[in-house]
Amino acid sequence: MALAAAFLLLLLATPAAYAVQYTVGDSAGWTTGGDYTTWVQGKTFNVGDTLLFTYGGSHKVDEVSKSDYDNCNSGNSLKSYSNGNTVITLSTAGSMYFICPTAGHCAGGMKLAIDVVAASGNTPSTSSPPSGSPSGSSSSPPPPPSRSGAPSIMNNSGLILGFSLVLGAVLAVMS
Ligand SMILES: [Cu+2]
Repeated sequence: MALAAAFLLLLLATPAAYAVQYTVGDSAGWTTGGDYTTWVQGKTFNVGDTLLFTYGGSHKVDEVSKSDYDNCNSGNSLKSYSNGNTVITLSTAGSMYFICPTAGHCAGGMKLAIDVVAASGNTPSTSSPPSGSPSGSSSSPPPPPSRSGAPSIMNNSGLILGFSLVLGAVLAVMS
């Protein structure tokens, strides 16, 4: 009984690998005047993440090839969405290209190109700062957890240990 409860707590305490949903353009959404080149910067898109496009009736989302992205050609889109609230799962690594097919919108900047990278824990560290610190920081605190959301084994262990202690205390009180 206690073992089963502990096991259940372990399961609850172990975070599943989680996907991130990116709202394209953030609060502005998918619209004319958006700057999706800037929006992409600093973001890492992993396989399993999703893009959420929110847009009004004058817009659509077309997934296109790179050349059609470059040329704003919506004539042979790979996929087309128009329901105003489109979630696209990034299912494979590689580049993906989206444009709004409404006349003039893509040329005006309504175009999005992303690079999807394979997730599975070890992403190449393209943005991690060097760990070496300037001289004389013997008492500096440990570095903060990575912003990229990589699960930390140390944190998980601490969490599990904490749950175990709580469970033990509860069982001790109950017995
Ligand atoms: Cu548009």
